[in-house]
Amino acid sequence: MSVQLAPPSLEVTELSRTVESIVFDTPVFDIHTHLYPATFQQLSLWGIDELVNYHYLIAETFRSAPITPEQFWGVSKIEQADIIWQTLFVRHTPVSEACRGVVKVLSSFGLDPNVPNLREARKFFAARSAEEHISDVMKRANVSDVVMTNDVFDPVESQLWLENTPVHEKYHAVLRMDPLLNDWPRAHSVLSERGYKAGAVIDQPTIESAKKFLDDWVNRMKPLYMAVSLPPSFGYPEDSPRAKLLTEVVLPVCRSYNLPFSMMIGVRKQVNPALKDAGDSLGHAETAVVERLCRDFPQNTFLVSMLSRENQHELCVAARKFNNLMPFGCWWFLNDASIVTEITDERLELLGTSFIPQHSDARILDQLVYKWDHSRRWIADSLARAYASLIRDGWKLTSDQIQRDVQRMFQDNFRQFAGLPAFESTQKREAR
Ligand code: HDL
Ligand code: ZN
Repeated sequence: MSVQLAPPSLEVTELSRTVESIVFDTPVFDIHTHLYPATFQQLSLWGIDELVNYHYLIAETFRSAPITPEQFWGVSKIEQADIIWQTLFVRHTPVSEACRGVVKVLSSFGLDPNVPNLREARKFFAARSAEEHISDVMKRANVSDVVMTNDVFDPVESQLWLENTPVHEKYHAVLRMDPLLNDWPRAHSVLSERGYKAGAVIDQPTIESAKKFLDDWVNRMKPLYMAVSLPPSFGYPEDSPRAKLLTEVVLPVCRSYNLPFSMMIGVRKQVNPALKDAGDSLGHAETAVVERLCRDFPQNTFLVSMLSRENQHELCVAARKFNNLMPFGCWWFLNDASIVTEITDERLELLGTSFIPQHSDARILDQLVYKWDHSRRWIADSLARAYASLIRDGWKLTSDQIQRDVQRMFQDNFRQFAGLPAFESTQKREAR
């Protein structure tokens, strides 16, 4: 006998529409990207040939194209884009997240994605200027600010900073320091070459040099936080150069400038070097390391993103134990519908709205359009489900509450951690 199900309550049906419009209408602070302002010249990537040459798509191309990495790397970027387009978008259906992203960007600019080549798209992007394109993309993606990844060990980028290259007001710096913590032999030679005498043995004079190096870069860049990506084997406490530099150099400098420290944990670099940027993989890390750092350094604040799906629930529980720990984003191989949904659901269940749901990790400016469209849809669906359960439990939910929650997750959880003033919408600012 079929049971007549009660029709969904109006509130719940209306709820999804209300949540989706608030999530899409609330500007987001994109706290981790690889974007650069137009003044950073060749570092500032945008347009169809960069977009199609995203390393995620390169990895997928090698699975379906009869071409070796050597042959691929031997042709021009335009020829590489043509190979990728023919392989992933013409000969096969672009159903992967990275492929769908390109489709979304093209259709968002009114370009037909169902085309046999990139001729039209190239014409469209060639007619755009960098500055005009940046403001157009940030408006379409409803991104209020982007945080860059500024590698102080990169010779090209550090030179641009040493020349006081102007930075677009919506682009914020981050002091990224992977060689310092992951490759001390290289890092101490770079420090010494740049006048910060540092030896292989991390003695007190070397510690002082490394602090001075970071001090000078903090004062030059005015970063919102300091950052590193770390392998799954990352340990603390540990008798290693990394642990010594982290606890005696990096965390003290963070404290002296009241800067959060961002740890992106779980990357296994270059498991297939032939793929270059596309050659990295992941591994399960020890979440207890994060807990011990939060416990032993209560004056430091930690932004943490972990790369393994299996670390996500553990990270939520760790964040329940330490309020100086802010989980953020669904990083890299986690940034797709099935896993963003799972992670956002468990974060809402365990942390309420006290987390940062997403960052784009965009490398090419145009990616902001699809990464934030897709993530907003997934986050809105998770949020609507959480609210529907709350309403069923008897809560009277208002749209003001939804707006407050979304603004907290998209803006103020980070702003508070980074010591920035709370977000003020354009309407509020104009009403002042
Ligand atoms: O280390 C990082 O910041 C990673 O995000 C890498 O840049 C990675 O290649 C990437 O782009 N992931 O999305
Ligand atoms: Zn990144």
